[in-house]
Amino acid sequence: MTDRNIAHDNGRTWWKHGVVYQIYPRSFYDSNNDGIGDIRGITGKLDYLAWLGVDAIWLSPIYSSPMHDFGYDISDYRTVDPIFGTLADFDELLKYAHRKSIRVIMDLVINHTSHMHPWFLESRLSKGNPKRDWYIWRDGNDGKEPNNWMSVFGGSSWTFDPVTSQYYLHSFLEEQPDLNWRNPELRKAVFSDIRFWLDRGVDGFRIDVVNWFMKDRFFRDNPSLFGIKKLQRHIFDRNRDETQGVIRELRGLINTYENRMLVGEVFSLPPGDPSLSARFLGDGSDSLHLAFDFSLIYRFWNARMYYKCVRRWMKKIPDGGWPCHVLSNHDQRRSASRYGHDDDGPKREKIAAALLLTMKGTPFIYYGEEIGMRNGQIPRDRIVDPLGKRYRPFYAGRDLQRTPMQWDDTLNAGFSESEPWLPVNSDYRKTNVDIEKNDRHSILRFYRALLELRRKKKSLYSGEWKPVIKGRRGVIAYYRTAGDETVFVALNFTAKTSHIHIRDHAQWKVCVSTHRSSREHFTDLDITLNPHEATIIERIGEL
Ligand code: ISL
Ligand code: CA
Repeated sequence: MTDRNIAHDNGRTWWKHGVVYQIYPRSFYDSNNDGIGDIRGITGKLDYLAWLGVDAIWLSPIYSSPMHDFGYDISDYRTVDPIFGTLADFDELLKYAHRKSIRVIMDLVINHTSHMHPWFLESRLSKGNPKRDWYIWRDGNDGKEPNNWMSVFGGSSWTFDPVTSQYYLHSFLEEQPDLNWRNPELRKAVFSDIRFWLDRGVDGFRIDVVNWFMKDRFFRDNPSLFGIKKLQRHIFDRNRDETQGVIRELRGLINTYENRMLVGEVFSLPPGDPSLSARFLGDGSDSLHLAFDFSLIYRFWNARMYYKCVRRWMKKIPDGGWPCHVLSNHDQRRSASRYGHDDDGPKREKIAAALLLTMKGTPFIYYGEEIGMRNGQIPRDRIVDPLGKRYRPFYAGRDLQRTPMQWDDTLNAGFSESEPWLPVNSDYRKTNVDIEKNDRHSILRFYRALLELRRKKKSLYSGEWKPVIKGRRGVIAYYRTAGDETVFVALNFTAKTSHIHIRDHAQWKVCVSTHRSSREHFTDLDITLNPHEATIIERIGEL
């Protein structure tokens, strides 16, 4: 593969220096007009992704699945679900993506399978079945569940199976039985399925709930959280240290291939402590390459809080480890919807984008974030997410952040000629790729400019991060440095002007800004920031 974007290090550190774009395949582009996005749809949009300037795409699951959790319930790790296309379509996507120097990362859901996976069908047949121990089966406790573990999707994690009168464990839906990672044959089988994709040339995996693999050997009850019976501290069914052993083995496998990477979804509640994610980075070569920290996703719009989150995360990164940053994903409310619905919302989107794309660490962009897509409006009878179905009307579920990508202002936002599987957001006539491509001031053009700058500036894609203003009066500002290259980033989170003056006797020139032209020069860091200004400048000399 030639490296258009990251022509250094023979591609070995692409995952450090590049930018990853998450695609929810059902919602990206529908190539055959059945209302559901598909693989050929993604291939058809590679030109757009190259124009935008991303280095890799991560695909939410495309494997065979009965779709109880829209692909996060896999019934065969080696096939592609016909809804999305064929293996040949996938190979073609990989080939064309690589030609454009775009890497492809797959989702890896191996805490659990679908209840329709042949392994589980066998496992449930009898207590003596050779695959019995591939899942987690237990006797009941006085006619009740084996212990108090609760599923993240509601209710007990245990479901009684009349065939053998035992319970099986499922941390999510009952259609998603948990695998038993203590079983060596199961490990071998999963690893061999992983090799199947590595051999095809995929560039890495995003690992689903990577901190949930190993369960307590003694199946002890979880203690309650805040003294509330229904809330638990998940210390026995999640976050077990033993899980690290599985990950180390997996990293060993990955290391036998060239330039592949693992990014883990470390999910814990309550959120906000990055130390757990950091533990999964090991010494940089023995565990995951990257691990998500979701702290920013749960913060209110406030410079001080944002700074603290970022700082805490950066501090936890172990020697040899590398951070990554993310504003949203297919499980979380869209970032643009979190910043408010008044006029300030779109301005805040740009501040957040500038932070995401100028921080030290690998940025992840959720599809549609670059055009300012917001959570959709889903009428009650169109809700399909199992979480939404279970908890409506109190919680509408995750469909809202999974609505079809808004390409243009034609029927169904140009996503499909048929009724899409989820309704298109009603704002699609003004929020879409086509319109924003031609608008110099759009959020899309701002993302693209930031991506272009990041690619050109070593200080941004690999340099050090030196914070200077840490949220005081609503401003975050920092240097990024590599060798003699220095870039300064100033972000005003507020609707008030703010003055910065650092007497450094240097000369500076604007690179990318929400308010300034690139002709603007400064002597000293003497800048009056406009309300909601994001400005990135580079040092061009001494006074
Ligand atoms: O989606 C959530 C609530 O908003 C989270 O609790 C979610 O369950 C958690 O982030 C784990 O997510 C991952 O595993 C799930 C799947 O449904 C999610 O889509 C996936 O990202 C089970 O595989
Ligand atoms: Ca389709």
